[in-house]
Amino acid sequence: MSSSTYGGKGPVPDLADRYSGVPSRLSQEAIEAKSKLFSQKTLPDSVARRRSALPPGVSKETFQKAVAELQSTIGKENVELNDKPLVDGWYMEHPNTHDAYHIVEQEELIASAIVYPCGTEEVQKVVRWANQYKIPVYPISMGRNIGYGGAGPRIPGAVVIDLGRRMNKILNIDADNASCIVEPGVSYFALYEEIQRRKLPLWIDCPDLGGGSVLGNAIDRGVGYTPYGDHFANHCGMELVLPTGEVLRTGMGAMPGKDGADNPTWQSFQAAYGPYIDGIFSQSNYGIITKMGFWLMPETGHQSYMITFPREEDFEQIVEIIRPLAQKRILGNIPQLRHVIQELAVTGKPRSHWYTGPGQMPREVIREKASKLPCGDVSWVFYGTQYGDEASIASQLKLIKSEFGRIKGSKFLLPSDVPSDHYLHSRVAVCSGVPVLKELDWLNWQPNAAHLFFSPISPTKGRDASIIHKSICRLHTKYGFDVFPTMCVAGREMHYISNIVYDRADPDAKQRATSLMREMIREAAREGYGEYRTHLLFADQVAETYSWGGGALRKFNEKVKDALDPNSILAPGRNGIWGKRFRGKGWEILDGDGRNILKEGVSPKL
Ligand code: EUG
Repeated sequence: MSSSTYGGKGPVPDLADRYSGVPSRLSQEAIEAKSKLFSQKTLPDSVARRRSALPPGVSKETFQKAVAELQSTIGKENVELNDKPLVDGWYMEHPNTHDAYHIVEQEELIASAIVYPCGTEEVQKVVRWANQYKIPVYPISMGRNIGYGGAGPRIPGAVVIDLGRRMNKILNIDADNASCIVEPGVSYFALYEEIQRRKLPLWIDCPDLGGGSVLGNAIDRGVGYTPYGDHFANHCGMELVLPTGEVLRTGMGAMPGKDGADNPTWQSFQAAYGPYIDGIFSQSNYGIITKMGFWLMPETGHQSYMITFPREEDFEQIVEIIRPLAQKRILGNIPQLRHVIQELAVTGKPRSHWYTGPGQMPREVIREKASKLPCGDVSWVFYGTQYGDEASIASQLKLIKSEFGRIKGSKFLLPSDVPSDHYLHSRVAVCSGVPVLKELDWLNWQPNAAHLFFSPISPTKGRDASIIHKSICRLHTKYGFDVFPTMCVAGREMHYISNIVYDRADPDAKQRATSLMREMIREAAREGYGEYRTHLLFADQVAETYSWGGGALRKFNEKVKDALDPNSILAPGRNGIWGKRFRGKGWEILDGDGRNILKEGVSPKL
């Protein structure tokens, strides 16, 4: 990787040449997406480094010795010092050195070195090395995780373990069982293309963007949009390395197969016998998952649609109508409810195309602009998909239309009712397990755009959703950001995803985005609503809100952490869990923390 060209102008990497690349069916689209983003970039591709990164408490000499030793163990070329200028790149050419969407200084959430193990055994070697030198390591699968911290380690100077580069094999696809087992570097694009190549009648389930790691997204409890949209719920079996270096298989994988083979039911039955431990390896820092099984969905008929609703105040009634439809599983997948401003944003045109004033874009401007789009002058847009044969889709749609039809002025639209470049067509793809790139388009809203997700769980009840929505709107107004809400409806709850899009070149915008996050987390928690996932730098504050019983959950997590990771080497601080070596020493960034992390950084004065 040459930092002078990688992530800069020029062609995009192809999946045929690079495990993290774009399938050729999307190369034109990717080139256009990249050039649109880069046309709005005013920041240079990279700037000279101002400081070197070292693990905390480790001298330069010790670090050099440790790195040389690791190089002799797993190969010189598989341990890289992070000493070159940092390149933010873009989604398909993202860095493994830092958080590309930095909300603090670019050089803050940064690796001292990156290592590339080639399999479970080498991961064990790296982990044992980390224990020997007490160097914090931070595993990434592919390192996208955009809006939640990317590839950046929570401790500046940690060693990033990039599992993707040399561990990107689809180890097996079992067409009869409709399942697969993959390594961390298998993207949705790669898994999808392989299934097409083999002409198997199976679907994968992908999030809005297809570049991420199937394994990484699932262990962060990410979401997709087919009936298999709950990624962690549809995984089956893991192989993982514990922080002390032992290897473990979960589920039926714990039982040896005949004559040393993998167990034949590893991808068939999730829990096996005894406690179901897979859960503690999701959103934690208790182990490094090197193989993970997933169920694939047998392909079926599908029909996507959108329903528009005219008034802001329709929101509560929309949610009330969604709830029974979701509970009865008439809505068979995870549909999205979006605010109309997203119809503007997802055209890929910059905010300045629509409005150049400061602060929030006024509602009248949104109204006037939306009236010229296919959705028209509406307030909310519901994107759904129904599954099955034609007759069952027709009967489902009849019910859905009649239920939502109770809202005055609502309109039902099929893909054939909107132009070929409308977002609905990308929903057709995503909701039938075809990974795409369209969702990137709203990143053009701001120049040098980065974004942060605020992701509280709301009951699928109008009153609760409205409390959350009003709080988010009021605080976005206070801090001068447009409100981009997407509700992803799982059933009895919705993931309320609100997306703060900000200019990475504007320290004031970073400061405001940070303050906005802090205040939204605090205010939501006061009402009893908590985030399902958050950016690295807000993990402590979010974890702190789960405080029932005198912080019983935190105490339990810490007990497990210290038992499994006695030297606190694995991803300290990830998901708000700190091992005893770091705990209570000023690393935690809790609610009300007085530091200005943009100016002072995230490390305590050691
Ligand atoms: C989205 C959904 C998520 C998430 C981040 C983004 C969708 C954006 C349901 O989870 O965590 C359009």
